[in-house]
Amino acid sequence: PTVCVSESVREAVGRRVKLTLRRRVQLEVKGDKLENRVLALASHRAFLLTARVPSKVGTSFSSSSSLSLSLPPFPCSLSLPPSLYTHANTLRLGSVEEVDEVIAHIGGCLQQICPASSPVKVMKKLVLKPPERTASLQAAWDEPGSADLGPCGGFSLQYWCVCDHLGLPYREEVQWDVDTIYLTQDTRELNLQDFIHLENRDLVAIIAALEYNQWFTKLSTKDYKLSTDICDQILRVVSRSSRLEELVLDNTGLKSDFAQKLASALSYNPASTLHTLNLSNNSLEDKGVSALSAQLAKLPMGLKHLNLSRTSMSPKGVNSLCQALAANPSVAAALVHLDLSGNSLRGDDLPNLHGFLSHPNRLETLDLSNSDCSLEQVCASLLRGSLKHLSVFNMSKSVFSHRKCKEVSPSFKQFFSDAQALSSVSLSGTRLPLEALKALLLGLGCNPNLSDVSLDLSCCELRSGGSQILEGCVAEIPNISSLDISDNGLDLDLTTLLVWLAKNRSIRHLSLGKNFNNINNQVGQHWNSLCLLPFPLISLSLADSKLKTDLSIILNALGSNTSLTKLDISGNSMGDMGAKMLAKALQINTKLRTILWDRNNISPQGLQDVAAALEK
Ligand SMILES: *[C@@H]1O[C@H](CO)[C@@H](O)[C@H](O)[C@H]1NC(C)=O
Ligand SMILES: *[C@@H]1O[C@H](CO)[C@@H](O)[C@H](O)[C@H]1NC(C)=O
Ligand SMILES: *[C@@H]1O[C@H](CO)[C@@H](O)[C@H](O)[C@H]1NC(C)=O
Ligand SMILES: *[C@@H]1O[C@H](CO)[C@@H](O)[C@H](O)[C@H]1NC(C)=O
Ligand SMILES: *[C@@H]1O[C@H](CO)[C@@H](O)[C@H](O)[C@H]1NC(C)=O
Ligand SMILES: *[C@@H]1O[C@H](CO)[C@@H](O)[C@H](O)[C@H]1NC(C)=O
Ligand SMILES: CC(=O)N[C@H]1CO[C@H](CO)[C@@H](O)[C@@H]1O
Ligand SMILES: CC(=O)N[C@H]1CO[C@H](CO)[C@@H](O)[C@@H]1O
Repeated sequence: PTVCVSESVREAVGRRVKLTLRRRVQLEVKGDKLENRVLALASHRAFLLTARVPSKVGTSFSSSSSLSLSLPPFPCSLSLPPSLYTHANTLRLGSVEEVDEVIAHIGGCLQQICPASSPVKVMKKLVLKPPERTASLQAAWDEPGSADLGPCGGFSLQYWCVCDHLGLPYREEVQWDVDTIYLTQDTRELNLQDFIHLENRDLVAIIAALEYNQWFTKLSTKDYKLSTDICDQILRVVSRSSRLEELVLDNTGLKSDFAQKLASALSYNPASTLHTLNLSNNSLEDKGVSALSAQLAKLPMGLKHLNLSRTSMSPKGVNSLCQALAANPSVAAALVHLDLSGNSLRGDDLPNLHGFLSHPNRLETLDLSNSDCSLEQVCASLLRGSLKHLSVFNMSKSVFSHRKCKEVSPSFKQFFSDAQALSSVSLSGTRLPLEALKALLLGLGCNPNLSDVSLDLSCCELRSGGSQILEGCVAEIPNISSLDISDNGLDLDLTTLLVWLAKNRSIRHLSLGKNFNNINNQVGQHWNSLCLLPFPLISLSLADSKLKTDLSIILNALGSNTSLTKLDISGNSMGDMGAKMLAKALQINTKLRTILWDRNNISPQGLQDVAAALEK
C-alpha cells in the first residue's frame, strides 16, 4: 500500500528530508536486466532507493544510492545519476510525461540552488527527443515566479545545501538572521561579524553559500583573525563568483600568502566583478602586494576602491602596485579611492606612485596619512587630477624637507590653486613648516574653482607663528567653509585670530578646542570677541578647552538668535553653574539641534536643569 511505501521511503532518506517527488522507476543494470527502484527527490538530492527484503507491512528501502544534486562545481553542472542519460545505465520511468516531470522538478531545484545559470545549461547533457520537450521545460522554468528564491536570493536554501553537502550541522540561527534581519535591512553585505560566535566550520559553510547566492555582493569582516579554512573558502568564492563586488577583510590577520592566493583566485575568474578591496591592517608586505598587483594589472573591470592602509608596505611594494594600476586602463577609468596610509613611504623613491597620480585619472580620495611620503612630490603629481579629498594626517616635518633648498616647492602651492574639485584637505597632526602653511592658504585663496572646502589643521603645532600666517591669509580665502584649528597651542593668539576669522563670512564650521594649555584665568575677558562673532556659524566646537565658568559667556550669547545648530562644549568642566546657563540658553534658543557636553563635572541636579529646559 502506498502509505506504507511512502512511510518507509521517508524512513530511508531520513525524516527531516522533505521529499517533493517520488516515482517508481526501473534501473537498467548489466545487460537488459531491469531492477525496480524508487526515485525520491528532495530539493537538494535525488535518492535512488532499492527495495530490501519485503516486510509484512510493505516494502522497506535502503538509501545507499542517494545522489547529490546540490553543489555542482561552478559553473553549476549537474551530477545526476549517470543512468538518467547514459545508455549503460538507464533509468526508466512509466511515461514520457513522468520523465519530463522529473526533469522539470530537478531543473526547478537547480534554479533555486544555482540561480546564476539556467537549468538547461547546468544539465549539460540534457538531450530530449523531440527537442520541443526541452523548449516546454524551459518555458516552465522561465515562468514568472518559478524562480522565486525567497529572502536574500534564497540564501537559506543554498546554505542548507552546503551544510548537507559538507556534512555540517545546519544552524537555524543563520537562516533566521538572514531571513529576518538581513531581509529587513535590505542589505547586500554579508558581514561575518554577525556569525563569529559560531564555529569555524559554520563560517566556512556560510561563505561557501556565496558561491551560489546571487544576492550578496559584499563580504566583510573586521578585527577577527581568519583561519586558513575560512581564507581558502573566501578565495574559492573570489575565484567563482560573478556577484562578489566588495571584499573587506580589515585587520583579519592576513599575511603575504593570502595576497598571492587572492591574485591567483582572481586570475581564475574572468567573470569577477570585484571592484572594492579593503585589506587594511594586514601584514601583506611588499611580497604579497607585488603578487596581487600583477593580477590587478589585468583585472578587466578595474577597481573603484582600493584600501591597503597599514599593510606593511615599503616604497618597493607601492611602486609595484602603482605600476600595475597605471598599466591597467580600466583602473585609470574606475579608481576613485586609494588608501595607502600607514605604510612607511619615507624618501624620494616613489616614481610609480607619482607616475600614476600624474596620469589622467579619476581619483577622488587619496589617503597617504602616516606614511611620511614627500607631500610636495605628491601634490606636484596631482596637478592634473580631479582629487576631492586629500588626507595626509600625521606626517612628520620631513615630508617637506626638499633635498636641495629649504623652500617649499612652487608646485605645492600650485596644486592648491589649480585643483578643480578639492573639497577637503586633512593635515591633522602634520607639522607644517610655516612656509608650507602659507603656500597652502595662498594657493586655496587664489583658486577660482573651489567652494566649500574643509580644512583640517588640527594638532599641527601652529602656535604663534602659524596663527600669524592664518591671520594674514585666512580672511582672503572666500571658500573655506569648515576650519579645524583645534589643538594647536594657540592660547591667547586665538583671540586675535578670531577677529580676523570673523572678517570672512564663509566659515560655517569652526573647531577651536584644546588651544588653552598655558593660560588659565585670563581667557574670560577675551572671549567677548567670540561672542560677537559675526560669522554665521552652523557648528562650533570648543571641546577640551578647560573654559570652566568662562563658558557662560558663550552660552549667554547662545540665547540670542545665532545660526548655530551644533555645539560641542565637552571637556570644559563647566559644572552645575554652566549647566544652569546652558538650561537658560536652551529655553530661548530654538535653532540648536545637537549639543555635546560630556566631561563637564555636572551633577544629577545640573542634568535635571537642562532636561527641564528642554521640556519647555
Ligand atoms: C590594526 O591592528 C592592530 C592589531 O590588531 C590593532 O591594535 C589596531 O587597532 C588596528 N588599527 C586599526 C586602524 O584598525
Ligand atoms: C580604509 O580602511 C580603513 C580601515 O578600515 C578605514 O579607516 C579607511 O577609511 C579606509 N579608507 C578609505 C579611503 O575608505
Ligand atoms: C574599506 O575601504 C573601503 C574603500 O577603500 C571603504 O569604503 C570601507 O569603508 C572600508 N571598510 C572598513 C570596514 O573600514
Ligand atoms: C595621528 O596620530 C595621533 C597620535 O599618535 C593618533 O591619535 C591619531 O589617531 C592619528 N591619526 C590618524 C588619522 O592616523
Ligand atoms: C575653473 O575656473 C575657471 C576660471 O574661472 C573656469 O574657466 C573653469 O571653467 C573652471 N572649471 C571648473 C571645473 O569649474
Ligand atoms: C535676530 O536676527 C535678526 C536677523 O538676522 C536680527 O535682525 C535681530 O536683531 C536678531 N535678534 C537678536 C536678539 O540678536
Ligand atoms: C561657498 C562659498 O563661499 N563660495 C564662494 C567661492 O568663491 C566665489 C568667488 O571666488 C564666491 O562667488 C562663492 O560664493
Ligand atoms: C565670502 C567672503 O565673505 N569673502 C570675504 C572674505 O574676506 C575678504 C577680505 O576681508 C573679503 O574681500 C571677501 O569678500
